[in-house]
Amino acid sequence: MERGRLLEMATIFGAAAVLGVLAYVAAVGLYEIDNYGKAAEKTAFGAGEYTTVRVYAVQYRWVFDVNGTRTINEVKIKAGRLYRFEVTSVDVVHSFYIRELGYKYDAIPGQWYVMWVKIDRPGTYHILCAEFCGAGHYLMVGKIVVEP
Ligand SMILES: [Cu+2]
Repeated sequence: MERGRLLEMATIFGAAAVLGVLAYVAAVGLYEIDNYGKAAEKTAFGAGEYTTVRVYAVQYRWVFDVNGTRTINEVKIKAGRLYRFEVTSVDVVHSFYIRELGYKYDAIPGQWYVMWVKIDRPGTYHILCAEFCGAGHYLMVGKIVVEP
């Protein structure tokens, strides 16, 4: 094979190899993003017991559902226990922000985002909406009361 042809082939296969590596890295990354909730459930928190808290963002309040009991703008949890917050929205995009913890998850219609929460220190933790969601956005203030 002449030298020019060899160089051409090396360039083609070299570029294909680079693209192959990038595709592999992207595929693994996307798989991990899609399965992060499940992986976290299995590893970070072990097989421990937890309570599920469903969070519905509504213009302009937070509705919490713990085992079928609904409360508005306030939810009580126990210190040192593990909770699985499942966050969604019933209307527009909101963002569920626990100020003292710095946790912030978007609340998007049709999507459920899983947020693991374990608070060891009793007290009141403030919830704000961190996504402008309409004229009453400022009203979306709630709290998590952590009982000893
Ligand atoms: Cu909002």
